[in-house]
Amino acid sequence: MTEKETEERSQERNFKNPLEQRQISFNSVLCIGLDPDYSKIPDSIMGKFPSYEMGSAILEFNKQIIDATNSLVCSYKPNMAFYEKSGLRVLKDTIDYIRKKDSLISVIADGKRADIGNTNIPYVETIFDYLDADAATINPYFGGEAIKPFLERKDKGIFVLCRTSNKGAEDVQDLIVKHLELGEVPLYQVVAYKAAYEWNANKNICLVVGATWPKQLAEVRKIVGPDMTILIPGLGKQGGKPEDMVLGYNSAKRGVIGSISREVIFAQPKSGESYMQAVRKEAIKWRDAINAYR
Ligand code: OMP
Repeated sequence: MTEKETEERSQERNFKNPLEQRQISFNSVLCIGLDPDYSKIPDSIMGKFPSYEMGSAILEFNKQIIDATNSLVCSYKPNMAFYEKSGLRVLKDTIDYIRKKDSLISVIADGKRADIGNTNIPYVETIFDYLDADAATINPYFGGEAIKPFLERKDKGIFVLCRTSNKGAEDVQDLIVKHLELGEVPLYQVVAYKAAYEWNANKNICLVVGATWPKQLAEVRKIVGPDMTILIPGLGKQGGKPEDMVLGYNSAKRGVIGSISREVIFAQPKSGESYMQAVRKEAIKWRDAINAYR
């Protein structure tokens, strides 16, 4: 492929276009986190596989979750931690399965990567070439130089951690620092600023801000303007609610992806309900609750 053809291809299939198309046509900004904690996979699936076939049980679980929920989501976000023990083949097969459902469903590989130069090469190649994910989560602590190899993949979405959902986020991310344009502000605001105005030459940066911090979410949206997509994890088990996402929306009531894992994929069935019926019901509940605030 010539350089021009590569450029044209990445213009066609950048991360944002299919994501927005899917959000509009399915009226959903819901992302389900495929975090298949092996100890919580239901017996109805576990019983089919011997204990040494952990990967097969995880893949079967994921396929059933995807069957039950694909019409409700704009994207899936597998956290790579849950695949590293059994091997990334299971994640690759999971992503292939999602592709067959609808190629517009975006897959965010959540590995929180970015490192020194030569270490970045296998990270980038694994996520974007082997797994064929549409997007990756990135840790900004190594600085703009370490994020560059990811950003150079123009057709991919690069989600930079900005204000994470966990309670301990404030330890480092709220340290007050001096910035030429912003003045004295918490560190996470400088990350937002750099992401929007210094690192984003290819217009493929997105940010991560936890649903558990609505005030900080509003600050970040104010800094980055309306165009940047913000991934909002922390819904459900971590305490984030649909109304907490409101301050992250842009004026079109989009620009965000609301992400939830355990509360949906490990939903508790009521009597007479199958496991996957409970999962689907929980996903519908969250999609609709989020839409009620849009
Ligand atoms: P649940 O709490 O089960 O919904 O899972 C949350 C998922 O989102 C996990 O895979 C986390 O690693 C991820 N996550 C956060 O919980 N907080 C963040 O600030 C960022 C992420 C992430 O990057 O996705």
